[in-house]
Amino acid sequence: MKHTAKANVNIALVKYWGKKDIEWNLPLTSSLSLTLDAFYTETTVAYDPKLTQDQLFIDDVEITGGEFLRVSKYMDKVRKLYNIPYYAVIHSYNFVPKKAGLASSSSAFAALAYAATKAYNLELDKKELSSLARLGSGSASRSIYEGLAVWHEGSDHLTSYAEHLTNMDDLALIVCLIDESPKKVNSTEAMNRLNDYPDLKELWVLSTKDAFNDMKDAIIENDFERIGGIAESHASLMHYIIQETGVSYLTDASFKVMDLTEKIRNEGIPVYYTMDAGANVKILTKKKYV
Ligand code: 2P0
Repeated sequence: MKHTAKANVNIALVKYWGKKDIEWNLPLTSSLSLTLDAFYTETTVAYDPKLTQDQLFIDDVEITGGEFLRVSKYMDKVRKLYNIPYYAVIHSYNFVPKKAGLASSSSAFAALAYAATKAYNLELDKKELSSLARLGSGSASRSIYEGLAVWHEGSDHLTSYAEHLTNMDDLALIVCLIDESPKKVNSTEAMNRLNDYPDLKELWVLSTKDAFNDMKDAIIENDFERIGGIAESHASLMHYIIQETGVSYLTDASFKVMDLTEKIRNEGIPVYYTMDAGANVKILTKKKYV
């Protein structure tokens, strides 16, 4: 009743921002991401009939408080869905350089979903595993796959899952580290603010649906400049929307890196920026330009 699983961090090129169902963690829109080769989480789940509650260790440090509660509530959902009668000891290791600013719930909940079901000898197919990871953190639904993945928004638990789209092996992502401090407003709380702004929400949903369809076409056509352009303008729109709801993640340094990226692009090197719920800027390019 023990299993170790590994899942990699992903970065969205068409972002998930906002939920249509908080309890089941269903997103407002579909999204599309690139899973990174280098950064991952490895998690061991060991069920033990003698335990009276879960125990969580991250990088060998026992975790209590809010972070523990989030994980044990998640494990309660897994137990309920799959009739697992035991609590577990969970050991999780993050193979993400601390300075990369990528500490991510995407790899964490994908690895946990896999380990928690395999440890009880359950063989979920990838779609179901993706739905289960989504219950822990939306972006985790996409970390079940390598390369490019799409997360279909769906309309209930089992229809909201991610699927592998393709591998574009010549893509590269450069992380520009700007700020290592924890974010002041976590992404779950920040994205839920959108529900108080119906006009912004409508703008976001319509634009994201367009970006999602355009991005899929650009990927099918293997048109890197178009992929980068869509990713960049979509990330900028997300940060405009976030700003309008009273949260700001980007700093002067973020804007400097964005300006520099545009400058380098104007000199003929295909580089495009994207940012998530933090100040760090990630630059999408091709391996030969790194
Ligand atoms: C994404 N982000 O698509 C977007 C872009 C951040 C900006 O998914 O509430 O930690 O746990 O489902 O997955 C971060 O949000 O949110 C995120 P929950 P999650 O990657």
